[in-house]
Amino acid sequence: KQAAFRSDIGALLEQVGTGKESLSFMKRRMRRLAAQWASAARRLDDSLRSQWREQKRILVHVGFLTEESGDVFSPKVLKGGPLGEMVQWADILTALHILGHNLKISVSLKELQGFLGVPPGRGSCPLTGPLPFDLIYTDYHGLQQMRQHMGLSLRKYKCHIRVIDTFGTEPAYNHEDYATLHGYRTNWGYWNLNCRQYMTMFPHTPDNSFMGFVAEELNDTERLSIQRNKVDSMAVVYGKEASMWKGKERFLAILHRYMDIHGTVYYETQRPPEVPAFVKNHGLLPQQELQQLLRKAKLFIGFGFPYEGPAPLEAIANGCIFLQPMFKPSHSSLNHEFFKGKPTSRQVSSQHPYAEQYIGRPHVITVDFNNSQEFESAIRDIMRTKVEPYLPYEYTCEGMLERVHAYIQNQVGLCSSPGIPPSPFVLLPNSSALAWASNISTPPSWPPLSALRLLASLEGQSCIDACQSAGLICEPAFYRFVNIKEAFSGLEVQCEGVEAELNHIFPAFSVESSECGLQKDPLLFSCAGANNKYHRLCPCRDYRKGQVALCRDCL
Ligand code: U2F
Repeated sequence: KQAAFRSDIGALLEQVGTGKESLSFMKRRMRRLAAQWASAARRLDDSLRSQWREQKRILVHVGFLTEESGDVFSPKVLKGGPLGEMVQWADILTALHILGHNLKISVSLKELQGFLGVPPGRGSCPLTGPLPFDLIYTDYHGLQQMRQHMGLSLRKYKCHIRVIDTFGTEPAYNHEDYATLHGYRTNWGYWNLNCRQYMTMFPHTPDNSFMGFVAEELNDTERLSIQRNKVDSMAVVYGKEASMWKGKERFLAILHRYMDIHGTVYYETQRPPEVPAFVKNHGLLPQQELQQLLRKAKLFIGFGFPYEGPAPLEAIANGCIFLQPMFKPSHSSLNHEFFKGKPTSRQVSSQHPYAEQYIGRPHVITVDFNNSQEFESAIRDIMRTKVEPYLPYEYTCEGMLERVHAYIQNQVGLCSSPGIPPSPFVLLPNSSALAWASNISTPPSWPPLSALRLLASLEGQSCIDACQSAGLICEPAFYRFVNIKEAFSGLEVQCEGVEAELNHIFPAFSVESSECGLQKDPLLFSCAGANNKYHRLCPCRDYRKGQVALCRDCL
């Protein structure tokens, strides 16, 4: 059955249900952005020129909101607790609905069991019939619940699952045996999924799929009125919980010399002691009122926590400059409590690496806050700089719809055996990169094989960085094509011998020992990961401007 774009969200709102503050928050957001989604759907429909889109049966099971997982988030919605996850789930639900799929939503174990046809009761019970869904979106909590209640049949249906995983899961952590043997075992990882089944909030490692969320878009009238009403001396502090302000008096005092400071910190009866008296605290605001505040403000300033939330994108989209601390050394699961136990070694170089690396100046300024001079001169610069509101395409409704559509239609068979690389094949030098010359029919690939560019990384460099420095992005789906000994000769690498091993750095080679290694287990293909002794073989691809998840010919 063909999926038809929907422009009305009434049915969706009804499906989301009631009874939790988190659900009310999500529904308020859906209503607020409904018109924006509808017009994005019209534009995408036009640009896809009524391309055939199959309607999928989709189950969305939001594990972290279930009572069975403790649901620690819902009670904090109105008290400054994390909202980023709810923003994202609201947007995922809306995108799936607008794209015209057949949606079921579950926020409790009972609903999950009902939808899956698992008899309620104790213990795990395999499903009897076929899985009634083409796709299941859930999170790590939901995955655990499905394991407990579906028993062995989970293994059979694993490929239909997508895990919404804010900070990402790297292959070394995902591979159960490898993680256990090599010290990558965490509370969350080791599910042996295809890493592209993990979907992140920002484009972290390309080993995962980038799901994202949306921010508010402006029409011409709004742009104009923002331009007119900006107050160059008005700053809003990023941080809705008092603890995020702790120990920041020094920075606040410097900032206060130049600007009026506003905050949206939750409080019960009195001003929290962490928030100085010269700050105008509005208390936690509804999203809509926060947007209004951001429209007037010139500066949105972060003090290091929360990491990687939606708010900086909202601020930039409303014409603020985002000033944030650089982390030296970077924060990661090795040195910071917050990231400890998360299944990634990613080095977080600032409070919001996406804002730093993908947006940058003039909208984003990342400085060492411990250097008071640098901090102060950044503030002075910001007051003088004129910026336009800016939102990367991938965070617009159209961008998210386009991406989710592309995943749903093309990310199929993520678990089927990779197939034997085509032979014979030719690797042709192409200026700095090497291009895959393919006129051979191969097992179908998405992204299309024509996008592949093979590179060797520098010693100690990951494929994420190697591809990036060539203006490309690492594409894990292409590893199977370059994990062949001919790839080494194509790059004119001299190999003493070529061994296949379980090592998330492979395929790779060492110049010193003339040792070349191929990857033995496709589950360990990894864009992340680097080793000082090795140059890695990196399959890269191009990407669309403002839509890093998709290559030029991906749609
Ligand atoms: C991130 O979670 P947070 O919820 O702390 O992220 P924020 O960027 O602070 O804000 C999320 C939303 O809260 C809204 C704002 C954002 O969309 O519009 N909001 C509001 O409605 N009223 C206010 O007064 C202030 C903000 C991240 F998203 C999570 O994944 C992480 O777990 C968490 C910890 O790093 O940080």
